[in-house]
Amino acid sequence: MMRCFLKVVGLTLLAMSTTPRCGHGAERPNLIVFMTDDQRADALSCAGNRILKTPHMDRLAREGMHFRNMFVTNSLCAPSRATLLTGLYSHVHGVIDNKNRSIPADIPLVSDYLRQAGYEVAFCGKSHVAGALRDRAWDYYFGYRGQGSYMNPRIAEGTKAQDVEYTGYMDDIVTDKAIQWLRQRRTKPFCLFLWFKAPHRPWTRAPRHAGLFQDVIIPKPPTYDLRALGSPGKPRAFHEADNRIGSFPDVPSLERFVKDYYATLVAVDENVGKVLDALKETGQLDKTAIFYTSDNGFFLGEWQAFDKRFMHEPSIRVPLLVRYPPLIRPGSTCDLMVLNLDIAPTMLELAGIAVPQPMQGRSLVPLLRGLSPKDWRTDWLYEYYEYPGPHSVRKHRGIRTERYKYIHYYEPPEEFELYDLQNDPEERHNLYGKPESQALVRTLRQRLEELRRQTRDPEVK
Ligand code: SGN
Repeated sequence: MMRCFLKVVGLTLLAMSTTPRCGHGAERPNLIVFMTDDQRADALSCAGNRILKTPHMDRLAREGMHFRNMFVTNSLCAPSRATLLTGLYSHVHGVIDNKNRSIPADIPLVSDYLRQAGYEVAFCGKSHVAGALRDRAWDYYFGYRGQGSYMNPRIAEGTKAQDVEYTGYMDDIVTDKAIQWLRQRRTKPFCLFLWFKAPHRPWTRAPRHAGLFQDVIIPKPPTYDLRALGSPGKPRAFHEADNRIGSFPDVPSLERFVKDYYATLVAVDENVGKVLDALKETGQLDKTAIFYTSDNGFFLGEWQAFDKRFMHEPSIRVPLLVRYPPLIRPGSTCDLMVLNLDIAPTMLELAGIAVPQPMQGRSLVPLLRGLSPKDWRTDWLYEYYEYPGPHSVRKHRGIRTERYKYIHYYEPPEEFELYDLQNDPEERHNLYGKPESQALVRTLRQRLEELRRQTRDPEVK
């Protein structure tokens, strides 16, 4: 898929310019990308969560910018991570699901561009792509294959090293190693990817958090009970997915799993705090552009579901916080629609590197400066391919505009969903098939095909 195009990308890497372009001062910022696994957009207190307290994530928002409409283009671990690293849609980089997790060797990662331009680059934590990113160039590497385990995990320090068992809690161990690396003296700017395991299933708490949330009540989302009624208005593809709370021994109830999910995020928050403290102590805090995001969202009981994959709001929305005082007014928010595709171009622009033309996202730098470009995107393409597979979510693609969402389960039996998000943010009323929706469906369908062509979807007819 797309091989000739990729060769061109490789050449671009060698030829690219490294002149600072950002105009925010001569010094190139350090870059940190924190990524969690399955953290939905409202699973942090600055996004309105009333149960979970995340003071360090909140600090990033208070001292930086909170993007309140950040989405992923394929709500699954490996595809989403490959997109962040390459700035490409899954149908272009080829990691369309968790089965084929290889990013082709001739597609440069954002870290390759940065390293070429004189950055020291480090990867710490969960990548979930094939080979665990050990086939790529890192100045420091501390990572593991696949999902890893929360307790006493096996991790390799160095891309050529053996996996070794470490005693303790995965995200603490990984953070401590990342901090050791951050504290080293260096003359070059650095870029660190610190990618946590939490809050992925099986939501094992750090032992120090065993007692958290004991007396808390987890409210049922308003749509929870509709599933038992047959998910009125929803297509079979949605109702029949194997994601019901109560039908897995390790997900016995909403109460149990949401508390554990939140507790794992408390450990993440503490680890973010430790990194911020280390940056402060070493005088690097304000010289570092810090991104905080997640690979996909998560259902926390909407329609009695857990997991992700679907194009519905709980699954496609993720947090995005960016702290970089030279550019960003503290406490600012942005409501434009931004995508995981945009992170790589943003990092490159901040580093003064021309964004290679094949990248499919847009740099967020103007937004970070507080601008609202007139030509910013007003719609975007979503895709999901892992079927058959865990949780039995059928393949679908769709378009999300600022107001509407159209979803197409395109393999037989074909099914459709259409929502007016302005009037129906919980996606309860599927308008597909209603006579008054016909014109809208035609427009969205046409635009969806256009987006597929524009983004070089090889399956487009
Ligand atoms: C495992 C999980 C699933 C999850 C996938 C993908 N089951 O299979 O619940 O959807 O990973 O998650 S588990 O019992 O093994 O935890 S992803 O984050 O890697 O995409």
